[in-house]
Amino acid sequence: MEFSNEDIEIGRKLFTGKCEFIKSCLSLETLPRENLSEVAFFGRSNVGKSSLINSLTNKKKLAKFSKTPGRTRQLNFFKIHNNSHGLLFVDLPGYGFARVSKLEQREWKKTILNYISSRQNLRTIFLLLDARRELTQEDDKMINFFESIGLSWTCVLTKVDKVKKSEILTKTTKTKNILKDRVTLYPHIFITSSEKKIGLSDLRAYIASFAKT
Ligand SMILES: Nc1nc2c(ncn2[C@@H]2O[C@H](COP(=O)(O)OP(=O)(O)OP(=O)(O)O)[C@@H](O)[C@H]2O)c(=O)[nH]1
Ligand SMILES: [Mg+2]
Repeated sequence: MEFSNEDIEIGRKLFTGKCEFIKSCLSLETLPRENLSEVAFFGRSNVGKSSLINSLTNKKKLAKFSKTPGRTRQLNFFKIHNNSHGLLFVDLPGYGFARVSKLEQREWKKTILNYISSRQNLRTIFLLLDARRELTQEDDKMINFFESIGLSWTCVLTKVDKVKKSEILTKTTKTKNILKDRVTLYPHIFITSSEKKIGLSDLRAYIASFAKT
C-alpha cells in the first residue's frame, strides 16, 4: 500500500476542513498571494479536472466556474484548511478542446505555462489522463515542459469506472512503462474515478503531504 492509515487519516481530516473558492484569474498579476503551498490540476479538456476537485472536496459544484458549463476557462483557486493544515489548489483550463479557437488556446497556454514556471509555491502539478485514452502529443509536450523546468508532476488516471476492472492494471502498467524515463514524475500513479469515488483517499493523503503544518 502506498499510504499508511495515518496518512490517509490526515488526508481525510484535511478534506473535511473548510474549503472555499478564492478567485478566478485570467492573468498572472492577479494570482493570490497567500503564503501556502499549492497543487494544480491539469490535462486535456474533459479529462475530469473539475470533477476530481469536486469529488476530493465532497462539493458537487465547487469547481464549476466557467461560462460554458463544465468548461474551465480561467485559473481557479481554492483554499482548503483545518486547524493544522492548509493548501491552495488550482483548477486549470484544459488543452485540446476543439470548440475553442486556436488563438484563444494559444493565449491560455501562454498564461498557464507562465504560471507553472513562475509559481514559487507550486509543489506538484497533477497531470490527468483519461484511463480509456492514449497519451496525446499535447500531453507529451506538457510533460516535456514540466521536466524541462524541473517541476515535480504527478500522473492521475481518471474515469476508471469506464474501464473493465481487469483492464485497469494493464492500463496502469502500460502508462508506467511509457513514463518510465521521466525524471520529475512522482513514482506512484493514482487511479481514480470521480463518478464512483475510487482512489480518492490515497489522493487526499498525498495532497495533504504538501499542506503546511
Ligand atoms: N464516467 C465518468 N465521467 C466523469 C468522471 N469525471 C468526470 N467525468 C465527466 O467528464 C466530463 C468532463 O468533466 P470535467 O470535470 O468538466 O472536465 P475538465 O477536465 O474540468 O474539463 P475542462 O474544464 O473543459 O478542461 C463531465 O461530463 C463529467 O461528468 C469520472 O470519474 N467518470
Ligand atoms: Mg474544468
